[in-house]
Amino acid sequence: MTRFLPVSNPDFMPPEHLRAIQEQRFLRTVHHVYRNVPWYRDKMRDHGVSIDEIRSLDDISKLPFIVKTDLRDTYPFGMFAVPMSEIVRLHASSGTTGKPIVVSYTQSDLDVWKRVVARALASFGVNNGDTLQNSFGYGLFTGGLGLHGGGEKHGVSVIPISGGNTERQIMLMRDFHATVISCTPSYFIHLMDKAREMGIKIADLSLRIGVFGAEPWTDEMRKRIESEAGIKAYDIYGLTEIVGPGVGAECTEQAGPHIFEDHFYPEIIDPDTLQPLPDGEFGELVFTTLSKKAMPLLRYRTRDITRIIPERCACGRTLRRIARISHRSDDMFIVRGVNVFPGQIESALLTLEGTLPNYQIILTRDNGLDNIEVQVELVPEKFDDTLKSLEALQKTISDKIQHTIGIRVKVKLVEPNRIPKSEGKAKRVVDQRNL
Ligand code: DLL
Repeated sequence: MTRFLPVSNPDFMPPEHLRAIQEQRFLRTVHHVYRNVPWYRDKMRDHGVSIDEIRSLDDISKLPFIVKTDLRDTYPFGMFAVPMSEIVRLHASSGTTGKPIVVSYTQSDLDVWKRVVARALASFGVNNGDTLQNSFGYGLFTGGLGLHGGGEKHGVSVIPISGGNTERQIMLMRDFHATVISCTPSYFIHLMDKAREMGIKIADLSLRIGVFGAEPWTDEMRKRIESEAGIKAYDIYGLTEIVGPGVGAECTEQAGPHIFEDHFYPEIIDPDTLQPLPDGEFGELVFTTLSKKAMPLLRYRTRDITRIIPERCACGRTLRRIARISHRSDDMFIVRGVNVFPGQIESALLTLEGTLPNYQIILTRDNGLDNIEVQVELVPEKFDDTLKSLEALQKTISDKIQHTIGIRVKVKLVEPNRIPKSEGKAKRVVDQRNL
């Protein structure tokens, strides 16, 4: 028999109560990093702000921002605020070359993470009679272990299948009677297509809820998934630097992710002037972690563009919501859940002979699955080569890029001067996915 879990739920806290918790945790976090991380002391000194000036949450705007390169510059452990003996888990951002962003967790950090993911699952209507097929990748990526820990905490039966091997996924989904699946929305669309090819209708199986995130997706995709698979599709948001999945999650109203504000304090800033913007206005999302011990972050710029939805949600949660993330303020793009910077593709190309440093990345979505085509200009001499040698070059480039970013791309060789040269910043990425 299915028992609904009791929800002793901080999601519905009175706003004054929430604010008091945020304030207390914020001040504790600022003092914790100030005491334990020399980087923060230097940064605050350079910014001309003394620790004594930070007396309430309103003083947050006096603090400097943290950006991704700060985390690269302090690689690997320069932002840790506790000794290694207290750290029980390390994760890192996706991308297979270059220095990743490293994040760490104490036992209590893992506990907070599990709790927020459990709260996300509760808000989707998942309960302990459910079986969760967790098709997010396990490993350094936070998706797999994040949903895993939260699923167990919530009391559901977790199938730690990870990503890939789609036919097997479909077989287990059917045989294990999975009722919930978690993965990127584009992978789920691929899974639906594969099931159709295999003569299996997902709508005839036990699946009832999809937990989708790690990449932008649209309401059109949601409608397609819901009608074809006969499930409810919910958005879960997060990023490695802050905790992983579970920074925010939709409720059954499906009206934008609620931020778990008692642990992650959101601000929206103008990405050019860096000034805070009022609720309702679009800008860049910035987070301050309120309860992390191993690697707290103060005012981390996510680069995600969104707005805080000022209206209270019909579900009654007091946690504020954000509009679903549709794009970023940097040139990073996300394909099949993998974060890619054009520079990674560029550096792969630069190591190969026969190509010019003029390239363009075309992103398309075919039946819900993202494809990358990299168009590369050849040096003029190369263009007269035999078809065979051009095919070999095409394959070498494709292999090289796959080795660098971890996913297969289609390579198209084009003649010199085919790719439009821009006057200013080169337009490296042409996103035709209509996100
Ligand atoms: O993608 C963590 C995650 C795993 C979230 C599983 C949800 C589910 P990163 O690899 O660090 O972490 O990528 C973080 O992905 O800044 C957004 O740009 C994007 N992103 C994450 N969730 C969503 C979402 C994980 N629901 C970056 N909608 C973020 C749109 C999302 N974009």
